[in-house]
Amino acid sequence: MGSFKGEAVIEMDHRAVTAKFKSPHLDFLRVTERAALLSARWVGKGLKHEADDAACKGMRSALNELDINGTIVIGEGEMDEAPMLYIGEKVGSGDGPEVEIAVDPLEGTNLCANGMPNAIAVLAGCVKGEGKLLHAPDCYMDKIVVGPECKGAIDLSVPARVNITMMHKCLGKKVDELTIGILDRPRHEDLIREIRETGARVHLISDGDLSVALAALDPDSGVDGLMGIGGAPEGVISAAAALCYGGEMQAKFVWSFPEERERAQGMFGGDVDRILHTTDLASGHVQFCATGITGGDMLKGVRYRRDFALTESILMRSKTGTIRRIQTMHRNFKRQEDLD
Ligand code: VTB
Repeated sequence: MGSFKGEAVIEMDHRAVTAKFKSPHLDFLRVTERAALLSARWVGKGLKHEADDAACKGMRSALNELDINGTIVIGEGEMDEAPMLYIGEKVGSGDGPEVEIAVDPLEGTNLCANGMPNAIAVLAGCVKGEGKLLHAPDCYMDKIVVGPECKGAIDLSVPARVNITMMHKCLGKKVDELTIGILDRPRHEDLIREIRETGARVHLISDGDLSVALAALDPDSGVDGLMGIGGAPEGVISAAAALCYGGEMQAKFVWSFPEERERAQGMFGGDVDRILHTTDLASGHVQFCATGITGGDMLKGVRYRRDFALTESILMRSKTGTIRRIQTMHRNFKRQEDLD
């Protein structure tokens, strides 16, 4: 395994790191790694609540070791419905920059429980005043995510086939070489048919559109775009990734009940029915970090080798446009599992 900048840093004492970096960029790596390591113990066991609980515990304990005055802005739910990492929960030592954090400790609980691809531990964060993450309600959102080559060429308001035409031109690929990720849901029957009629390929996923949004941003993943309706919280975190990658995301809320729309109006001003662009969802200096739990389109999952656990993560920030892929060997990972 090569030597990675990130690995050198994570060997250092974390207080030294936060003293050096005003924002907790590289420290976020430990947070998603710990969530991934703990939830990975539940891969394939058919117990999604246990897996999610382990991810939350890992993420929360690692966040609380950071010298930040952190607030969860997108999390596991409201205070009364989630025992930890609920919206508004304070995390960190309280001693440090004010940081807003959107978390998905286990994106793809079913994927993890069933040992299927694309379960990840993920977060996006920003120092208050330097960056912004939309405090989106837990509802659905119609999404399109593409990588940097297609930036400026797609439009959520036009039919999918028009976006496919734009994408194949921008990417310099034949239409039948394009692959679009879509959640396998009855609500996407028409969309799937329309895409297949263009000749493009459909990569159906049972869950985890955030992982596939990440893959859509990466030119080498084999996935060229993500389309369809998925969770809004996952959408905001995907937008943070799109911003860091220089790609593009467009989205539109899909309301299941009128109360959801009213609630959204109370949460943020403006027209809640308009098409949101990347920077409406995530803007300024934001940071993104994800660690694979089960191997997927973008990241390898947690693997074990004798006394080690191996993880793969992606760590990015929009300020500098750095995209780091970090492989870590965790020699003492069993100690981390004892954390409570
Ligand atoms: C969406 C998607 C997520 O769950 O939230 C989905 O964004 C739930 O959609 O990635 P349904 O209600 O249609 O099942 C995930 O797939 C996993 O959290």
